[in-house]
Amino acid sequence: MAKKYIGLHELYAKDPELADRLLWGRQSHSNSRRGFLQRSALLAMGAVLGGNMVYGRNFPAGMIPAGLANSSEAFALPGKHPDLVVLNDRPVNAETPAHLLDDKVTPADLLFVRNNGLPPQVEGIDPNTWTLTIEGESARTSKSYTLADLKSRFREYTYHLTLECGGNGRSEFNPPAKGNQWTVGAVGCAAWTGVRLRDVLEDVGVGSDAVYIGYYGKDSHLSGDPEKDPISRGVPISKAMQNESLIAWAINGEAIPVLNGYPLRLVFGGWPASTSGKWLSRIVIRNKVHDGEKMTGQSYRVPCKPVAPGVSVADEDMCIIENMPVKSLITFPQSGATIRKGQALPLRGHAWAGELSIQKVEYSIDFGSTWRTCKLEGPVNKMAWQHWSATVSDFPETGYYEVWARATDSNGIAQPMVLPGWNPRGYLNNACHRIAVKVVK
Ligand SMILES: Nc1nc2c(c(=O)[nH]1)N[C@H]1C(S)=C(S)[C@@H](COP(=O)(O)O)O[C@H]1N2
Ligand SMILES: [Mo]
Repeated sequence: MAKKYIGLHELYAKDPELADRLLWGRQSHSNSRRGFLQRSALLAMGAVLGGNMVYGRNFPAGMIPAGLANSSEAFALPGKHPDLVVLNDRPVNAETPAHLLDDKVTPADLLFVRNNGLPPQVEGIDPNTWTLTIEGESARTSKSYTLADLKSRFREYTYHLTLECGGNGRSEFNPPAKGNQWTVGAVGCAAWTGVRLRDVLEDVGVGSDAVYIGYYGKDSHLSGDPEKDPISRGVPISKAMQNESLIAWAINGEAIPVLNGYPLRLVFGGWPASTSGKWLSRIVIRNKVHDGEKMTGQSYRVPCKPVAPGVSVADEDMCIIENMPVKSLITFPQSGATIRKGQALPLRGHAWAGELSIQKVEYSIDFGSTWRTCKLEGPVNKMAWQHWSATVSDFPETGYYEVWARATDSNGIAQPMVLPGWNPRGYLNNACHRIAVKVVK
């Protein structure tokens, strides 16, 4: 089960600066170790905990003291909805329960958080001086842009883009895969505003031998080693050049929450969200597949050919995940809903399929024996999720039911009802979402 940390809100009320330090680690100072709490933070901490932290110098930044985790009130991550389920506090990872993804456009505070390292501290981020540098062996020159340069020199675009972690659904794999045990909520679709990555890359000049771009962000490695990147992934040039590939500074018309990449990030819809670099400070145009942190080995890769569950697969037989597969969510009602016999049950949710669109969504109330077609809306733009709805008015008698939803993409590929291909790291689980419904007298 997911751990839910509670009590940090008290610390936020008492000492927001300390709470920030705890969650985000501290800024780098050349004369002190990174990733550990500063003396001032430790003193303040002792006051809140009701006793000096004797070994406090060893207490890693970004970890929440267990002594704060005993309150009955919910703990909210900064800028995020208190009902996100926190899977991990170091680094912070939190998913959105399915019924809270009911909005057509995911509100910023409900977008999941997936961090590989410690985000930059909010007080250290100045949007007026933030710069993005573009360089690399296949860049014709190297250029730096302030946020203001990006806003004034390039045309602004807004797209609704589905972001889903490649590991969403991992918790169901058997044998289990290591990593965040996401259930279904590492996904969202918001309206992102920024400039086209293509326009900026072309302003710098893309060499004819360019094959990939890679990103670097301002977050720091958990070890505190400034030489190490928590993550540095990228996409092929063809993906970088798509109209919808954005360097974004706004979500739903507002600044991006700090945990989601404030003040600037990449957004690539339809691909594993690990490609959408947060706290974006540098892009490299590469003459080969980018080899940054978590691009190589087994990270964000699946076996090129299906394998038996539990086997180990050699690195050279693993392929980089590109397009995400067809998938859907039931966002209303919440699983566990109870209705009276004879009462109609409205259903709704979203469906998405990487760069493809959705052809149809069906639902079943008899564990997949029969399926009925749902009403389906078109996407707002390419790579936006699509909304579906239906009404069940014929539960035959009282008892326990499950509602299953199944989407089919524009190539005719449908979601599997059981788990799809097992893979060592537990990516790409796109099995049908199901909810429990009880019909009573
Ligand atoms: N700089 C940076 N960018 C990052 C990450 C990160 O840890 N650091 N995590 C990646 C992963 S694995 C995912 S799934 C998405 C999550 O985006 P979100 O936290 O805004 O939902 O960001 C990606 N971009
Ligand atoms: Mo991810």
